[in-house]
Amino acid sequence: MPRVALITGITGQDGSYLSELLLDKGYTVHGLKRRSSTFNTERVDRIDVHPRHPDARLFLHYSDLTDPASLTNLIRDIAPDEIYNLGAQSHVRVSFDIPGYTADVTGLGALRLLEAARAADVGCRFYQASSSEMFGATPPPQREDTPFHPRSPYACAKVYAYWSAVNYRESYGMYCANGILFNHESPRRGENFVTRKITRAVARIEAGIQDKLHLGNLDAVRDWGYAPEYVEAMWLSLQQDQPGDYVVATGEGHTVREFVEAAFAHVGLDWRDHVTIDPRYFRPAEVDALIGDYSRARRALGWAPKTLFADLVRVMVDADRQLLEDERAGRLVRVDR
Ligand code: NAP
Ligand code: G4F
Repeated sequence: MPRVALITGITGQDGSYLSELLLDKGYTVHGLKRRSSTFNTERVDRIDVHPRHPDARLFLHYSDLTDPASLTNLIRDIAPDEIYNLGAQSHVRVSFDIPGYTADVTGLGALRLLEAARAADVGCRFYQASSSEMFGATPPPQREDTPFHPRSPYACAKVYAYWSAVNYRESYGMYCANGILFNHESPRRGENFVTRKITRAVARIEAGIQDKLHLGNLDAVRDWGYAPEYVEAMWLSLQQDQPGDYVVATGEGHTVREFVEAAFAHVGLDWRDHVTIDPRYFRPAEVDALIGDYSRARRALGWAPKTLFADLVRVMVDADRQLLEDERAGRLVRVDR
């Protein structure tokens, strides 16, 4: 029998890459989609055949991390071997504007899903998408035993979700693993995270349809990796004999300014001609520096990053140049699922 996975957040950046990885490994993949007045499945629409096709192995279901009954019903119906909880209000700056909603989805949502899995009693393994944001103000390098000091409603919610997963492991013997992932990016990254905002703007400025790029704090240091490699670590963390928690990172730190400089330089432009600072993008509390020590993941999972900073910037800028070209040529066609 093929193994069955359930992914919350399947319509997001990581969910789409994880679906591809699991389908390649022969899994049947179920994902949770939210009701929205606009289409929100674009990242997964081109993966696998249409659900009506007899060979289809990817299925989306309406549900929501705020709706416990739908989570319990879904888990009972599909009896997954593995659950990946990637669903979240995942934007740190936005979490200061909607702290209650962020706590509900990103924090309590994890608890609801754990409880639904426990109640369904289908013996599944559980992956929680934890975040380097939990380390917050604690200086780098950060690893699994580094104390948490969250600096945003988002990070506080992720700390709650992290400990909930640990608690279900210790209380009920459930196989729960936390992946403490540092920032990971790709051409599928949401357009209001800083890397994608920059690479999209670079493509548009090069094409002459945008002039300025408005950014916030350029001094923040982040450890940026490549998302398709990070979802492999998610899967590996559920394949071990014993459940554990793993930092997944590159071990390299770069400032936002360095990212901007490299992205503009890739198309032969000087960033100083185009970037302006807009205080609206500053955060009430900033996380100054995140750089991960992924020694445990290397040792226990055999995982290591392959794509480092310079290649990541190049891949993302080139993808946004191609996307813009396709958009302008009318080559993008929506797929109905
Ligand atoms: P993303 O692109 O923002 O995707 C978030 C996903 O969560 C989307 O599918 C979204 O659905 C879904 N979602 C939002 N609210 C929900 C709700 N109420 N119920 C169910 N689903 C909901 O995030 P990502 O970058 O793929 O990250 C995946 C996970 O890893 C998130 O939990 C994030 O916090 C965490 N994480 C990310 C990073 C990173 O650098 N990318 C690092 C550490 C941890 P819609 O598409 O409908 O909005
Ligand atoms: O790209 P960002 O919004 O990512 P941030 O806040 O580090 O959070 C991301 O990574 C976390 C893992 O560490 C995830 F848990 C989380 O879900 C998310 O995926 O901002 C990166 C840095 C920040 O210091 C921010 O202040 O870039 C700075 N920045 C400067 N100008 C900006 C901007 N960030 C955004 N989004 N937009 C700007 O204009």
